[in-house]
Amino acid sequence: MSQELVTVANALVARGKGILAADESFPTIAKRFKSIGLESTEEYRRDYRHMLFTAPDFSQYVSGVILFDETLRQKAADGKRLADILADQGVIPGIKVDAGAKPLAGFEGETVTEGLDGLRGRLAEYRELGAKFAKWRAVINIGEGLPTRFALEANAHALARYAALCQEAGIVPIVEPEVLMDGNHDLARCQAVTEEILVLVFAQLKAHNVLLEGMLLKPNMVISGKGAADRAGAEEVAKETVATLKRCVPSAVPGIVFLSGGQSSVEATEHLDLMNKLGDLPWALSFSYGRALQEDALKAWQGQSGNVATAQAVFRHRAKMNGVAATGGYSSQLENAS
Ligand code: 5MM
Repeated sequence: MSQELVTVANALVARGKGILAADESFPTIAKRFKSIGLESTEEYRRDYRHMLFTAPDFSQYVSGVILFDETLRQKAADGKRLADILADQGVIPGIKVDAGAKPLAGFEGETVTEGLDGLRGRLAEYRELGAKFAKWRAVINIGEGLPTRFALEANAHALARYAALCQEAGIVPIVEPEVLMDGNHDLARCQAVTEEILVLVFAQLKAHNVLLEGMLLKPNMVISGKGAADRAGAEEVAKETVATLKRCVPSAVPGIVFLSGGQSSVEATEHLDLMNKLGDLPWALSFSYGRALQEDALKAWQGQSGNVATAQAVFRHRAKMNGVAATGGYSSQLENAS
C-alpha cells in the first residue's frame, strides 16, 4: 500500500506536469459561472468540465485533476464517466473530501475545515469510484490579531487527521493550508504566517504517522496582500517562497504543488517558473491551480458548444505554460508564441 502511495505521489509531480484543481463546490462554481452570465445547472457543470477534460493533449501537462463529489459520479452526454475520460488519457482522478471551512466557534473571523466525521467510509467509496488522491483545504485569514495560534493548531490537526485517513485507504493526501491573499498586509507578514502554519502542519503530520513520501503539499506562495500599498515583485515572491519552504518542508515530501489564490494566470505561471529557475530544490515544484488554469478558458467558453474548440485551445495553452514553468523553461516569447 505505501509503495502505491509513493508511486502515485511521484506521478502527480512528474517532470513538466502539474494538477488541475476543478473541485469547485456548488457555491464556488455558481460564482464562476455568474462571471460569464451562466446559471449553475448540473448539465452546464458537466459540459464545462467535459470541455476541459477532453482538451486535445492536455494530458501532456496535467498529471491529475481534483474533482468535486458530483463530477466523480457524473457521466458525459455519451454515457462515459468523466473520471474514466481522465483515466483513459493517463490523467489521475482525485477528489476533494473536505466539507468546507466553517466559522471556528469562539474565534471571530477564523475558520476550521470540517469533514472528518464519516471520512473513512467516504474514502473507501471514493477509491472504488477511481480516486487515487484527495485534497483538504484549510483557510487561514490574515487580519488584525489574526490568525490566532489556536486556529492554526486546530487546522493543522484536522489536516493531519485527514492525511492519515487517506493513507490508510490507499489514497494520496494533498495537504492544503492556504494563507489567503485578502488584505493589506505586506510580504513579510505573509511569510511569517506561512512559516508558522507549515511548521505546525508538519509537526502534526509527524505526530499522526503520515508517510511524507506518500503525500503532496499544496501551499500558497509567499506574496503581498492584494490590497498592500507596495506589492513585492515576482523575484522576491519566488525567493521568499522557496526560502520559507526550505525551512519547513522535509525533503522526503516528493512535491509541492501551489494554489494560485487569486493571482492572474500569467502571474501564477511567472512565479512558478522563477522558483524553478532558482534551482537546488529538494522537491518537485509544480502547480495545482484552479482559477489560474481555468479563468481564460471559462471566458472563452461562455457556455456555448460552438466555443468548445477555442476554449480547449486556451486551456491547453495555459496548461502548457505551467508545465513548462514547472521545469523553469517559461518565457514571455513562449507565452506569446502559441
Ligand atoms: C477549485 O477551487 C477549490 C475548491 O474551492 P471551494 O471548496 O471553496 O469551492 C479550491 O480549494 C482550490 O483547489 C484551491 O484554492 C486552489 O485554487 P486556486 O484558484 O486558488 O488556484
